[in-house]
Amino acid sequence: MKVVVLTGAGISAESGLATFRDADGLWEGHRPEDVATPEAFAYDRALVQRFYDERRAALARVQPNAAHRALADLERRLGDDFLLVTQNVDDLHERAGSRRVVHMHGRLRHVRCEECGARLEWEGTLVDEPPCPECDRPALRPDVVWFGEYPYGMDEIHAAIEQVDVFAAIGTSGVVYPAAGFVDYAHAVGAHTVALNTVATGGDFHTTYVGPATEVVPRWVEDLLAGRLAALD
Ligand code: BJW
Repeated sequence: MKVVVLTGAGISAESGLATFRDADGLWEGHRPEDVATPEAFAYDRALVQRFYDERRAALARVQPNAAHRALADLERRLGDDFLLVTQNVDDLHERAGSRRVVHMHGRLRHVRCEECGARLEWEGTLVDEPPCPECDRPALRPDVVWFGEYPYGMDEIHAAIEQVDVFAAIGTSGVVYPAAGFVDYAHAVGAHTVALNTVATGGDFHTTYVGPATEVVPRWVEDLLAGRLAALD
């Protein structure tokens, strides 16, 4: 059984990280499409650097939750038949034990040099415009994917969905493409599709688990594995 899971900000909400589009969202009052853009960065570089510096620092104050851990357990059971695609830039999946993770919108603890293209791990700040360790120029930016930029890992994601038996979308509003289109692709290849969210989202899902991720994700993983074990009997 091949499984692809797509996660969004909702899976980290109960760890204490704000989502984007809920009422008390990360970009309070601003549409993400107006803020998370290369144009916004060019217009006010210091503001955007500070925003990401604060979010990077906040990672040290949060911990993975039961939903992250349940997905790490699922990976341990399924091995190479499992791929976790996350839109999140936090590292809570890795800290819960997941290893087969594609960060399609980049990672907060990584930076990219606009001059030489180097991509590096980074724990410090960027608002002070430190020199790139590779080329020495002060051209580092957060290694995240803004609107209009091309997400990471698309070939690997498409190859996995092409063969998938079960596709699950967890804690994502399903409004940002290309991730929002994965469910249609999974449908087209005949996969069973599942949504897990506190609210019923749109999209072509066969099954919906409504509730907080820390409750519904462990339950879904249990259901999935029970079905799989029954099928193998
Ligand atoms: C819980 C919960 C709990 C809460 N338990 N659940 C017109 C039509 C179609 C497409 C376009 C268009 N115009 C432009 C586009 C393309 C554009 C796009 O999609 N725009 C739309 C807004 C219309 N997309 C792009 O530009 C992308 N690039 C691109 O398309 O390149 C070309 C291409 C073409 C074809 C193939 C490949 C490429 C790039 C998108 C980059 C998005 N970047 C951001 C910022 C990342 C850095 C950062 O973190 O700061 O990514 S924006 C933001 O939205 C972030 C997220 O990853 C992303 C998705 O948000 P997410 O995770 O769904 O969060 P929320 O807040 O929206 O939802 C949270 C959900 O959790 C809710 O449903 C809650 O109910 C739920 N929830 N608590 C369970 N406890």
